[in-house]
Amino acid sequence: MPIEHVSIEQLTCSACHVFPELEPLLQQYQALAQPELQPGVVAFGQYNVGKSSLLNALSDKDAFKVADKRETSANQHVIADGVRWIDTPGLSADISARDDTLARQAATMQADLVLMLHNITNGELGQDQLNALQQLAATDAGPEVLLVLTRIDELAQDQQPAILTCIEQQVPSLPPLLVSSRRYQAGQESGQDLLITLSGIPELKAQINNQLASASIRRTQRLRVVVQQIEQILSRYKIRLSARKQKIRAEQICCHAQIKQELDELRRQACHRLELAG
Ligand SMILES: Nc1nc2c(ncn2[C@@H]2O[C@H](COP(=O)(O)OP(=O)(O)OP(=O)(O)O)[C@@H](O)[C@H]2O)c(=O)[nH]1
Ligand SMILES: [Mg+2]
Repeated sequence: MPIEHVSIEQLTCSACHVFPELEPLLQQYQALAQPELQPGVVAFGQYNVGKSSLLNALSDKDAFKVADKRETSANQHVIADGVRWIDTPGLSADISARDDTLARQAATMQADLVLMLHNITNGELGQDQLNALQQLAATDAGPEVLLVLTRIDELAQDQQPAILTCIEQQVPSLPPLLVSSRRYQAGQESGQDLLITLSGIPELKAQINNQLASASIRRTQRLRVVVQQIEQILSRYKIRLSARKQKIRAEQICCHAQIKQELDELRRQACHRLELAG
């Protein structure tokens, strides 16, 4: 089949067959190289932290099912205000770790911005959450991250400062944003603007819009990093391939020399016998 008739998916599949290390990078390339896609905001965090509730509030749609138990088990999205709001299953709740894999895929492949959610009533961030934040920040090709502390209506006002101080010490580069989806919903239903303001949702929305304003520039930068990483892997393969070619060539030369030596010896013996016979 002529190369121009081969889809990017087919090319990716064949390339991954030959260079398995390239698979995650090629998938990321494919995900980033889609300018027609709306910017993606992924809600990421432990189960029951309030991811689905928050995305319903941010999108002003009742798109995601909310429950007081482990509920979301697949990545889902809704489009509102030109944004793809992406809900993910809760982390560290599924023994098979399938849920975690799905959530991480959404965060690394589909997100321009990750909202890392933490239930403020649980106190400081746990090691799992710190690790997840570290992984997201580990590569230049990663998404932007906002740290969002949820369910603030459930914590007495005087308990907030100590927890905030702890979290600010844990992740000094990520000033947390405080929200209550429940307060927002109550404010919407009762028409009380003060409740809506105190929910922290309008402030979070403003921060999200701020981040998404530069999403397409950031995507181009991330794409450049991914391409560089792909090129680095390919050049390592090229070096290994050329070393193998040199080794094979050296073996060929050695083999030829040996055959020539054996032929010369045979010729010498044949001449010797003929001389004796003649
Ligand atoms: N008090 C209070 N409860 C909340 C808030 N946000 C969510 N909840 C409740 O917390 C529970 C879990 O909310 P979800 O939005 O389903 O949480 P989730 O993170 O999507 O959970 P999984 O899908 O299981 O990962 C539900 O009972 C919600 O009503 C909040 O701001 N305040
Ligand atoms: Mg959910």
